[in-house]
Amino acid sequence: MILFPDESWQPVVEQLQRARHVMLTTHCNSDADGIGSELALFHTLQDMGVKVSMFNCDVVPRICQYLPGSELIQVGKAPNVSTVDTIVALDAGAKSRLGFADALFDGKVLINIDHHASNPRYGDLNVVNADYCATGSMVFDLIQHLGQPLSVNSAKAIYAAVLTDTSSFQLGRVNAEVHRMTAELIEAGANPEEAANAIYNSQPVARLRLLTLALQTLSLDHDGRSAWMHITQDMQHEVHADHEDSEGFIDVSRSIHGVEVVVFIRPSRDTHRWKVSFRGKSGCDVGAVAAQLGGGGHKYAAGCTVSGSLEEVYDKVRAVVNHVFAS
Ligand SMILES: [Mn+2]
Repeated sequence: MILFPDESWQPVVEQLQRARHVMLTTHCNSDADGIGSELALFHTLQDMGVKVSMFNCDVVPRICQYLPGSELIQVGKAPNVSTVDTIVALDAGAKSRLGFADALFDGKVLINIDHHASNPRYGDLNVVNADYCATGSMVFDLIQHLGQPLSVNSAKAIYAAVLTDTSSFQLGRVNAEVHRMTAELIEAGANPEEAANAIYNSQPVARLRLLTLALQTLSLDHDGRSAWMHITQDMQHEVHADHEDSEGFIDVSRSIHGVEVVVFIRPSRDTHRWKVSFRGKSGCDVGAVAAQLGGGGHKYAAGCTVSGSLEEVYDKVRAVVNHVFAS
């Protein structure tokens, strides 16, 4: 089964078939969709006999380390690309999100495969379609266009990508086709219990201690239609938590009855800036909210980076969210 039969993968297929050395990469602060997409394509290209490597600007998140091949992902700001002729960016909504200097791409064919609606199509070849539930599901289609069978390793990687990017099959783009694809992933060897244990049931206790602190900041506004929560660097230090440990906290406030816009603010890795994440329910387009603050994303899940004190960040974000409820 192909999720989007009309999507044109042919130029990408031809480039991957003639490439001498393919480098796969994903966005900074990588997640299971980016890593899963990377690994699924890595195993497939390797099975085809294509020389392929993986290089990301940030380390592999803990929840992805169970995926076969994740230990082969190299990390840093300056990969050696002397023999690379083709770079595939997966799940990266903007070229800057890859975290590499522009010169790195000189003389290479850049393939941009992504499902963020705000993606400006920065590649030489672009397959961008926001109707896909995850970039992993795009790789699922690509593998079939490459004429390759779905290996166990690729199926496991795509399953992790889809599971996490749909918030465990909860978001709007999850339809019958997505579940049919998931059935094929399981038939090919993806193991739902293994994935759930690695992704959801292996959390460090520091994460729950940090969540306790975050929940104390929870507030509702706009007559209960917006939910706000934050963490600070001090809170992270207090419970010895790192940046990854607050991943998914926004889904806790998203679960509140009647809430339509969910905002979660946390320190960015670079100081004086804050990462603001949004979730939308009931038709609210938080992608548009994030775009007004210089970020991007999807209708129901988006984010941006805002500078200033925590109070200033709240003010800046609240000004934009106010508009959502004014109309
Ligand atoms: Mn994604």
